[in-house]
Amino acid sequence: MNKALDEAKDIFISMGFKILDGPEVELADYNFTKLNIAENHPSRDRSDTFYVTDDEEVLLRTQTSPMQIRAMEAIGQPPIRILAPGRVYRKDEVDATHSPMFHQVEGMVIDKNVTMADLKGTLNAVMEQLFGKGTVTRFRPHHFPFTEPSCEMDVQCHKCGGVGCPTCKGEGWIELLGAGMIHPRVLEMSGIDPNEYSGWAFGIGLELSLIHISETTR
Ligand code: 2NM
Repeated sequence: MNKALDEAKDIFISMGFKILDGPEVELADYNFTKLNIAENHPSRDRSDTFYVTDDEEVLLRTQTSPMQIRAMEAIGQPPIRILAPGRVYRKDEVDATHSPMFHQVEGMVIDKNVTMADLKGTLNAVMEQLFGKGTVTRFRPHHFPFTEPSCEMDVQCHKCGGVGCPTCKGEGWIELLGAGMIHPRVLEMSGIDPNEYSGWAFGIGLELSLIHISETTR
């Protein structure tokens, strides 16, 4: 688990990403509002998020993206290439695949002329290094408030080669991460001109995804 995370970090560092560290107690403004998550979005509910204050201004971060918003504000101008790993907290019922605390890694690239092709090329290169040469991936359309367009990335099951088995629940594919082109409103709210710059970002839940990487034989 930690080995897979260290390996993933090293790959991103070799590609010029800087690793960020930030607070686990966050402002709702950074965790939600600046990520284009609407005031009435269900993820803001008290039943989903651990609030620290009664006015719901302070919370335990539900994702590591507030670190990326803080980085955009601190660095000011692109190019920006950062990786934000850390603990996140959600009021999930405990079962085989859910826990109120889990680890997430989010990554972000912002520069001139950055496109979805950069997102796909970079993430494919990373997954080929993690899972081995000839790794097959696919991208499916999805929706996130902070990216547009958005997608999910799957890797073909390493156990059965896509035929279907217990590891991939008969699907032939394993869901890896969510990603997309950073919403122009998110860039704008953090002081980056969306007419000059564009960017892509991704988020991966470690407990759910990297377990497959450490199982892969290379
Ligand atoms: C995901 C999926 C897609 C994301 C977006 C950003 C930011 F800060 F740039 F807006 N950080 N991370 C992102 C995008 C996270 O997690 C499933």
